[in-house]
Amino acid sequence: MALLEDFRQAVIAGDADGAAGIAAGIASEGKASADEVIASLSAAMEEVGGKYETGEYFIPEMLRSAAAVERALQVLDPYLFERRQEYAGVVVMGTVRGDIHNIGKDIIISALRASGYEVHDLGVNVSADKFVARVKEVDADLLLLSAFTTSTRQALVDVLSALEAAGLRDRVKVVSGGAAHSEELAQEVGVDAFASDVKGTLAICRELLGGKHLPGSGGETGC
Ligand code: B12
Repeated sequence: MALLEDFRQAVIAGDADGAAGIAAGIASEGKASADEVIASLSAAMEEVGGKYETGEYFIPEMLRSAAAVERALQVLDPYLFERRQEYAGVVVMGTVRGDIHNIGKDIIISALRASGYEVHDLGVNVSADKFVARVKEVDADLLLLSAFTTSTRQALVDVLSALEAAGLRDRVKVVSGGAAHSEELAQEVGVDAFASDVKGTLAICRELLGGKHLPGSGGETGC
């Protein structure tokens, strides 16, 4: 689809107005699926990351491309994911301490909200204590941790230790994901599951809750 290629180019060029305009075209034509749009923007950001690695781009260029994606996602949000009415559960999500990447987190949050989850977005650079306090406050079913740089390993461990210390580790399932994150790292730090994309995340969340909030299960809260 030509629009998707134009979209990719606008993101790489860091052209926020262009990306938002093309996103509006994609939404009104309704021809590209969420998978295709996310694949296109992920490929663009992959290329931006490549340009950063080779010294062609620096932080300001990466920030411009990220801003272009964010503007486009604001336009696309109502169209991207199929909306479901049923209540699916309570999620707390954020990017761990020391890490300020947010695009992947925001896409996952959009998909979860569309799928009926009540999501509490704590933003980026979130401390272990803040995660734990919110999990307790909202009695979360799931805690989703975004970690995009390999240096965030300790931050993941800190969240799990803080949950344990607060006596909450058995009450909430923890899922991690994000660029530069892997199944091996997830297993090593001891989260319950790892996912690398939207589909995988939705499937894992459903599986971990095991139908807890489905009608007739006795777990609905009516939110
Ligand atoms: C944009 C970007 C930035 C922007 C972020 C802006 C923003 N608003 O987010 C800025 C310029 C701030 C930035 C800064 C830095 N960055 Co940067 N950045 C990127 C870049 C190019 C794109 C990331 C992105 O948005 N991808 C698109 C989204 C859609 O994909 P995603 O994040 O992977 O998310 C998907 C999945 O991972 C998953 N997912 C995401 N979160 C979660 C959570 C859960 C629970 C689950 C289940 C799934 C899931 O679903 C998403 C949708 O499919 C990547 C390169 C890359 N290839 O990813 C580097 C990259 C992540 N950055 C990197 C680095 C090194 C840095 C800096 C340290 C650079 C520096 N020298 O200062 C700083 C770190 C700052 C900090 N403290 O966090 C490295 C990390 C390498 C590593 N192994 O640690 C990368 C991989 C680039 C590289 N190749 O070197 N960066």
